[in-house]
Amino acid sequence: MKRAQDLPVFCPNKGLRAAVALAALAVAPVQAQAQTIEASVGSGWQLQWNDEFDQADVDPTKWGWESNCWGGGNNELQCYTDRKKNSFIEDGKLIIRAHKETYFGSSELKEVNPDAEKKYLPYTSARLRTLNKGDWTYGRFEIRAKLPAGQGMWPAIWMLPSDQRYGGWAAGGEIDIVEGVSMDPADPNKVVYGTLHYGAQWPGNVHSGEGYTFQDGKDPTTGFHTYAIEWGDDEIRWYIDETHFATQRASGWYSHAKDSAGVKREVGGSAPFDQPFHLLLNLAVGGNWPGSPDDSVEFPKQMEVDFVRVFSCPDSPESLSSCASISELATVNVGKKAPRLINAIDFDPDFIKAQVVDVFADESIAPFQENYFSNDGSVDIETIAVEGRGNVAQVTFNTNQGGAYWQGTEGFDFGDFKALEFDLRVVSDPRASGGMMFKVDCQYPCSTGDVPLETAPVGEWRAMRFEFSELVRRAGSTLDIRNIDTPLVILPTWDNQQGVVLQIDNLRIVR
Ligand SMILES: [Ca+2]
Ligand SMILES: [Ca+2]
Repeated sequence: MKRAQDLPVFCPNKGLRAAVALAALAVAPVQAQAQTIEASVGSGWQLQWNDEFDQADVDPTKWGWESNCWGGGNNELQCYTDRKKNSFIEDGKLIIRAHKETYFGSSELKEVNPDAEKKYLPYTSARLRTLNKGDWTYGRFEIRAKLPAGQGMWPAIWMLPSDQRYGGWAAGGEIDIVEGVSMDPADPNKVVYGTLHYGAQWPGNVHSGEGYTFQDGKDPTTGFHTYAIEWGDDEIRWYIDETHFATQRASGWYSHAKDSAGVKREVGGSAPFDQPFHLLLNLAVGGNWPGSPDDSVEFPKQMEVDFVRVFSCPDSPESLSSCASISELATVNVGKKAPRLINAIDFDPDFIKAQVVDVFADESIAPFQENYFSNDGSVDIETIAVEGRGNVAQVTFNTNQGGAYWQGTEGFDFGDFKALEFDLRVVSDPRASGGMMFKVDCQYPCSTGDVPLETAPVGEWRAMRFEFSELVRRAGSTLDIRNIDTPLVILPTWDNQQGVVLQIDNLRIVR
C-alpha cells in the first residue's frame, strides 16, 4: 500500500497456453454455503475464514475500522471513518465509498491518542481490517472485487503483520495482494500490482513486485475479478482469476529486525513472512504514488468486495505444496539482496579527531562501509588492485536503478571539516548519454540532493573536491555537516545506468 513505483508488468497473453491449461484444472464450483466453498484453483484447500457480505451490516466480529486523517504515511488525501456512508453492505457486497467532503480528524495513525493533532482533509473513505479478529500465517487468500478507476484512486487489498515482532514498517513485512493506481477509465489494458515490502524499518525498507495487465476486454474497474495469493513458507504467489502471474521467494526477501538492544540483525528463514498477518481493504484517495484526483473524477467512487476467503492446506500447511497451483509462465521476481549490516562494526571513536578521515583509501575504513541500494537488480562493489594506486573500489551497475554508497553506523559531526574529496575513473560507460551524480547524506532524507559530477573521459582519473560550504548552499540541499552518516552516494543518472563501471579511490573528508 506504500510506494511501489517502477514495478515490472506481466502480460498474460505472453503465457496464454499454460494459463489456459491451468484454468482447465480449476473445476471447483463456488457455492453459496460456507461449508461447501472451495478455492477457485487447486485442490486440498480447506476454508478457514470467510465473509460473503450477505448479511445486512458489516460484521464487527470480523472487521475493525481505522478512523483517522493520518494519510497512510503517503500524504493521502482521505480521512478514514467508520460511518456507514463510507462502508456498508449492499446486494451481497461490501462497498467502500470515497466522498469528496472535508473532514476533521486525528493526524495520527493511532486515532486513540487523545493528544494527537487534528487536521482537515478533502475526502472521506474507509479502511477495514481483520486485526485481532482474523490473523493467519500461510494459506490461500482470495478476494473477489471490483476496483474503481480514476486519477487519484488507489484501491488496495493487502496484509500487514499483526504484531511488531520484527520492528516497524517494513521490517515486519507487507503483502499487497492487489493495488490499482490511478487507473485510466479509457485504458483498455489496465494494470494492477502485487507487491512485497520488507527489509529494515523505514528508511531501510525495500519492495519488489509485479504488475498484471488486463487484456481481451477484461477490466478490473467494470467487472469483478478474483485476486489471490498463495502464501507458503518459501514462496508467495499472486493470482488473478485462474492465472498465476507472479512469484517471489524467501531467497529474495529478508528482514533486518532490531533486537532488544536496538541492534539490527538479519533474521533467517522466511522472515518477515513467517508471522501472523491480517487483511486490510481500503480505498485511498491521492497520495505520493497515484497523485491527486483531477476534475475528471466524479465522486463518490467505490471499491466493491464480493467475498473474502481464507483457505489453509491441511496436508502441507506451511509449504502448501499439496494444494498449490503453479504456472511455469508466472514471472519470478528475484527480489532484493540484503545489504551488509554495518551496526556491528567496531571503530575507534576518536577517528574523527584526525586531520583527514579516510572513508576508502585501500579499503573501506570503520565505521564507514560500502553498500548499495537497487530497485531492479544489483550493483557490484569490489576492492581491486590497480597499478600505482594500491586498491580501489570498483562499482559495476548491473541495473538501471541503483546506487553505491559509503555509510557509517550513525551521523557524525564533521563541522570542523572543510571538504569531501575522492578520485574517480569511469572504466566503462556504454550509455549513449547520461550523467553521473553524487550525494552526501546526513541521515536520509537529510541530504545534499543529487549533485552532478563532471567526469574525465573514459579511462582517465580525475580528482574531485567539494567544499561543504558549497554543498550546504546548493538549491534543495538540506545538508547538516554535523550529522553526516553517508559521506558518498554515487550513481549514474536514474533509469539509465546499466553497464556503467566506476572506480573510486582516496575517498576522504579533509580539514
Ligand atoms: Ca458476496
Ligand atoms: Ca588506493
